Amino acid sequence: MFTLYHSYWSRATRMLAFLHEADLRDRVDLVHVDISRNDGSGGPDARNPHPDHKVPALDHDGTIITETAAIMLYLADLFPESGLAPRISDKARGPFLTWLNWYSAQMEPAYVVMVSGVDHPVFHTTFRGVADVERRLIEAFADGRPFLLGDRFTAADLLIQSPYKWFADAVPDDANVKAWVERINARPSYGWAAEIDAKYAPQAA
Ligand SMILES: N[C@@H](CCC(=O)N[C@@H](CS)C(=O)NCC(=O)O)C(=O)O
Repeated sequence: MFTLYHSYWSRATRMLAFLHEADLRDRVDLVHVDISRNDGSGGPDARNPHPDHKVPALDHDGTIITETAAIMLYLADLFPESGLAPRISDKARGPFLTWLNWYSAQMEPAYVVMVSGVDHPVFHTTFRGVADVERRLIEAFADGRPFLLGDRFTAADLLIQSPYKWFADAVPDDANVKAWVERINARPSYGWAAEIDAKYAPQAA
């Protein structure tokens, strides 16, 4: 049995989109939990099994998996028919893993550092910065490919495009990257995720 712990308008929204893309909506139960939000609202929810009370968190028969990249990889490997991750024998597996881990190790920290308004040389030697994130994406799409791995859409597209869903102003100023961001935004999976979020978002009350 699978349970996804999520919260509206959060890093879990992309996990909802993933469930739709993987055709797992009927296989995974959803539990909406409260979280501490940047505006000071909310707080830890005792029902959330995430050790830091963050979302997303996946419970698979009592085993807890956290970190979006890890949850996506876990489910994509368990359900290879989803086509959301290249198999281990596929040469595209290397670039796929690189993108997933690059998101967690460089992209997300770079944007968090930028948004927080603090700076330190160690951040740049460790995570690089937003300019380097943008350069990597512009280089990746320079050949006009529709998705990060070429013609095939994978979980890496969902994960790496996700910050731009919330921060449209931060989309790199590059026609190919902008087209990719819009291509992912237009997928029905995000429409479904938005419907789920809307059930719990404040204005729905
Ligand atoms: N790197 C983690 C980040 C998870 C994360 O920070 N989630 C936020 C929601 S956007 C959260 O739950 N925050 C609540 C808190 O910090 O207590 C992932 O991708 O899963």
